[in-house]
Amino acid sequence: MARTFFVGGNFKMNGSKESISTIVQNLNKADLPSNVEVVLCPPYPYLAQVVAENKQPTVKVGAQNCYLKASGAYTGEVSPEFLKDLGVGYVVLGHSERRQYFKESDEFVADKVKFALSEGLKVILCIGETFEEKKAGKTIDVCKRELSAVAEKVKDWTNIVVAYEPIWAIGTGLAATAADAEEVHADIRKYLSTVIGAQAEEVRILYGGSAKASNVGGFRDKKNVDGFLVGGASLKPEFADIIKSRQ
Ligand code: G2H
Repeated sequence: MARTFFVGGNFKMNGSKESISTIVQNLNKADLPSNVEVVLCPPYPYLAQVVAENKQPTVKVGAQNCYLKASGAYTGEVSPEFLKDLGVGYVVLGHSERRQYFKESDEFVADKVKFALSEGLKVILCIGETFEEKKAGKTIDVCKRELSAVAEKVKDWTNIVVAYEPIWAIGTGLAATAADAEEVHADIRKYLSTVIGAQAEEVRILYGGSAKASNVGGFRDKKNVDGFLVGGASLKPEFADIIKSRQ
């Protein structure tokens, strides 16, 4: 079964009512391909706005995080139920910025993935190594460690999209080469097949880390690169070109 190409836009902690409206209006006007799934992930306060303003049937909305409880005394946290209530279908979990700055462990990420799925959200699960780990030849070991924490708690990966985001490539302008990314993605799929069997063939594996209009074309013939998770470039008009890059 062919995997549907996927492009996520992770706005991170950027934007305003006006700038986010401009991004959505630009996409509304664009001639987007019908065979690409797009997910916009604005900051929490703008989720409802994006849901309301989006007119593209292939564009969905995702949050950048959520908590592992449905409700209760967890000041400042956001429940998957709130997201669903707003019409948000996806959530990014395990982004390296959350692992690094907010000390989210593999186990905590895995618990959040499990809970978000159980509440009916789809998950974009981010994994990836630091520059030191890459230099030490530990890329796939790190990816396996992060994936296995989830695989221990989640058996059905139908609603998980994996985003391989080498930390050294994030926001640096220095993306992994398409050949290097393909090698890691193939290793990730091979590893997934050992834990979830044949379903590994259906899991989309995105590349993230300084993906932009000028470099995504180079990934076109990479059979294990099923799309992109885009940060900085998702805030710019070129995001539409990234969505169209497989046409
Ligand atoms: C990696 C990516 C989006 P950027 O974090 O998740 O960001 O494209 O800015 O490197």
